[in-house]
Amino acid sequence: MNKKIKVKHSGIIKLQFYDDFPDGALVIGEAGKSVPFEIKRIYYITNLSNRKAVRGKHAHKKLDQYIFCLSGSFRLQLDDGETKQNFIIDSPYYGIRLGPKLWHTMTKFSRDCVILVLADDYYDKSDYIRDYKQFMEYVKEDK
Ligand code: T46
Repeated sequence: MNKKIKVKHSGIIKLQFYDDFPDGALVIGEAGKSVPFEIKRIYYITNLSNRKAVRGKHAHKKLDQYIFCLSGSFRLQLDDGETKQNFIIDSPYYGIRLGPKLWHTMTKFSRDCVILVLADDYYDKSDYIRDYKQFMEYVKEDK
């Protein structure tokens, strides 16, 4: 990841890793340390066999998360209501922050893509904003 993040409510962490090439790499994340919150939930997305799959397309009101690409690659589009940025995520060492009030969309998944997400809270359906117009209103209200 050598692209500067300009959108609000995002950021990047690089995890510590031990590269035992050719015998693998071990990557470490610690809650409250390299991952700057207590992790209450993890989930992962795998079996991405549809090249045209579109995931995300929502923002969260309060939830804070970091998204990792453990294998393969995908495109992450971030939109804070003012600024939009696209990233190709293809390294297992970097986590991109998906903070609150950040519209995010994931596309262009490679066949071997595996995504890991660390979240600071439990699943709550009411924390999602899935309508873009509502998102823009929510962001404006917040100013
Ligand atoms: C996000 C991006 C990066 C649950 O029941 N519990 C959970 O913890 C999660 C994450 C999802 N679900 C249910 C809700 C839906 O019925 O699983 C179904 C698929 O979830 P969704 O369509 O929201 O998946 P994505 O990939 O569009 O979004 C997910 C997360 O939901 C979301 O919080 O930020 O990954």
